[in-house]
Amino acid sequence: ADVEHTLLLIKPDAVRRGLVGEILSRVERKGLRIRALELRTIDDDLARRHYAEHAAKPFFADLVAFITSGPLVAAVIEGPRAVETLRTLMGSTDPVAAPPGTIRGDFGLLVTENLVHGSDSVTSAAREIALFFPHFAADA
Ligand code: DAT
Ligand code: MG
Repeated sequence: ADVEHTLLLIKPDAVRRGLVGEILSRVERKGLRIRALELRTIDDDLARRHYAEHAAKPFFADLVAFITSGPLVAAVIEGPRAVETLRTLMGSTDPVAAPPGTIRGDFGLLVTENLVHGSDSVTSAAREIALFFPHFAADA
């Protein structure tokens, strides 16, 4: 009943730096489960839909260019309070403010290249999972 699903993106900077295994390992060691996993380069249309809430922000064009700049790893992560748990593992948006022990705190320096995305609510997670994994079925 308490099980949630959330969307994890290991962004192109993290893939380029060879941090895919490190990041997935942290998620698994926490006790969360990988329910879907894919390496892909997303197009402009998917990037804009995924980040629609930021469409009016000054950094939107750079954000879309960055997230489409190379392969990323998309995953559906499952577990009790998975949304909040993944956000805690990630650390805050600005890696300089993220504490050591978090993914962004340990590996990031720039807000523009902050390694990971995690859905910010159960509602966002459902929307984002449907964008990246349209055939995903939580109870399959
Ligand atoms: P989060 O990724 O922690 O959910 P967000 O949803 O506020 O953060 O922003 C989405 C992404 O946009 C973020 O991971 C990096 C980029 N971003 C956010 N704020 C920014 C800023 N002030 N300048 C440049 N990029 C920014
Ligand atoms: Mg966000």
